[in-house]
Amino acid sequence: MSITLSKSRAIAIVIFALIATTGKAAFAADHTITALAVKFNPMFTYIEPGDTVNWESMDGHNIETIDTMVPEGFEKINSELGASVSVTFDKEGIIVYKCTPHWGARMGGLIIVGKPADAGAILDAYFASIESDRSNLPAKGLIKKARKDMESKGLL
Ligand SMILES: [Cu+2]
Repeated sequence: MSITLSKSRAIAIVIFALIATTGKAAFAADHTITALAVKFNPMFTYIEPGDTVNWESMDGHNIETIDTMVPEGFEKINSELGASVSVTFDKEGIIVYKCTPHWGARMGGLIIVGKPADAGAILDAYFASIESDRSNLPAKGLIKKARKDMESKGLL
């Protein structure tokens, strides 16, 4: 009885220490995206701020964020071809990325961080930005699909 008590007490102290020292990070999750042929799976990844996304099976692929389709102040990602990528996303928002060599085949995806209150307006702005840079045309179908997916999840 006394052993059980001290054990649970010890566990409680450890949990408290984790929360106190690392805050959210203690519960940060890892997400894996796999490149398969010319698709990222999953195409849309929903994460919480502080979570990490790992891109794997990247042979022949890379990820590059699109300048007009990231939150303000976002640090551009442009990874090396064939390399696995690991990125921690700290701020809420929506990030659109592409595979540079396969962008013509619409290989890309979205990372949705948290539950941005203005998600609809963000997607509208990203969509509108395609008009000013036609190289982003493959994002059109991607954003349309993302909108439907986010609607189905109650995020829009
Ligand atoms: Cu690719």
